[in-house]
Amino acid sequence: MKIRLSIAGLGLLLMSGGAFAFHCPQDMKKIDQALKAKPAIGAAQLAEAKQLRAEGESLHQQGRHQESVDTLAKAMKILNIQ
Ligand SMILES: [Cu+2]
Repeated sequence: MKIRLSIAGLGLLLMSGGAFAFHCPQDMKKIDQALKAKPAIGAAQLAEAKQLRAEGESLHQQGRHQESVDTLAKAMKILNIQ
């Protein structure tokens, strides 16, 4: 039982690592859609969201998916994306 649990844990760990690779493009898509919809936020916030979006894409391309997800999450917060 203990062994079975740790194998399941390992599987989850591997899956979550791989899932990040898909998570970033999904977040970027959400951000792009929100930007296209002309969000009702200030120019400074809009610029910050765009900056974070670009940073997130760059991190994603470098394989730094966790950092990318975190960075994109900040942009999503500015844009009020759930
Ligand atoms: Cu990624």
